[in-house]
Amino acid sequence: MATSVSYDTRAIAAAFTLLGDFASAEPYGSGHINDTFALEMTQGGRRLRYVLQRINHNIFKNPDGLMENVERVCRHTQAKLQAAGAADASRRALTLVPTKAGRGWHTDPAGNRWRCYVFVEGATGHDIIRNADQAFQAAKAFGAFQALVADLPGGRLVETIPYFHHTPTRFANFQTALAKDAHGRAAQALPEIAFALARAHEVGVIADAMARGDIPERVTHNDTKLNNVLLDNETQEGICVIDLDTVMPGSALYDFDDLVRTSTSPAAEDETDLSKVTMQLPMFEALLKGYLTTAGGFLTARERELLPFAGKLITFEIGLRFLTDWLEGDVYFKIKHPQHNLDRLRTQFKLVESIEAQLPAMQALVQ
Ligand code: ADP
Ligand code: GN1
Ligand code: MG
Repeated sequence: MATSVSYDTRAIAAAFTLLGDFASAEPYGSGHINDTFALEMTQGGRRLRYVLQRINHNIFKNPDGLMENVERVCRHTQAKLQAAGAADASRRALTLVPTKAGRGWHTDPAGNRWRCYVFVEGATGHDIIRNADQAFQAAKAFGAFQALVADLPGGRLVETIPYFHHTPTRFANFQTALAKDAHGRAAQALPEIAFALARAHEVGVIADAMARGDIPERVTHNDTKLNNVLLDNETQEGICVIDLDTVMPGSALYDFDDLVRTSTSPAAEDETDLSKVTMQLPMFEALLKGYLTTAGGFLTARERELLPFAGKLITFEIGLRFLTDWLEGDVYFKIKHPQHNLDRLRTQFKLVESIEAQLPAMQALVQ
């Protein structure tokens, strides 16, 4: 959804226990969901940065449950890194800044939930992959994150979006949106709709394997697109996993394979020249190596076997979600122009085709 609401960020910032004096708060990053601001404070002429975020409560229906998850994950990951004596530990996991009332988040008079993180300096979230080392580093970081949260105490995390990666549910939602065609848009996406319908028989593969217990439920990130891990500007190391809103019970396959979706093609998610969209095998190989460095110790044989297929399914699933949002009139993802979801879904389906053509080679690499 396109939004242009303005917020009194100075007043919101004043609710948090920040160092220094308010200087500015500018919209930041390229996330599709929350409203993110780079918040600058100054103290004695030095600047201190924080990330101030409004949680999109149209999408996250239980923002308080979500924030309890995020608090637990931040506390646990930061404590484990500190206990292990990790160098630069404060940049390797997110740190929430408490409010003056001692809470992990602030509710403004309009009912918006706000949180504030310490800004991870000297690192960048990339929208487009540039080289195989970045792919290796990103996958290694997400594997390390899964290892860090594997022993999260305190019971099962809240499911912040139920059925988030349940592809059969995503497919059913698409079919409903198509049957309604509430905005008369289906006619503009007929080849893509046919492409989606032709793959109906495959949508249950991961969900069914999980339901049967063939692959285990784990604590997973569930939104491992490339720009949700910050790479160190000097060393390129995957230094900090961010965007913890969907950390909840899931499958390791979702996490590895959203990286396949976002880090194997040299094109942007909304590239309009589809000839640029392709799954590059060396990038897949780098992802695999990076991920196995940190996750190899706990992945089961069946999970490994499904990694290539899941790359195709997750890419298909996100394509379906863009298609559904297009049919429903752009109610979910932030868009910058009227055709944005259409552009995004086309790149996803092009990438699905490219993965389909290379599945045997991907399988061979896994073996
Ligand atoms: P969304 O859910 O909308 O994608 P994110 O939590 O991913 O929101 O944040 C949006 C962007 O803000 C990220 O892509 C990243 O560039 C930046 N960002 C978020 N948290 C931090 C942080 N602690 N330090 C530095 N940059 C951050
Ligand atoms: C959203 O929040 P962001 O931009 O990192 C979305 C993901 C999609 C992604 C597609 C909560 O991620 O599921 O895969 O866009 N997040 C949510 O780019 O729906
Ligand atoms: Mg994000």
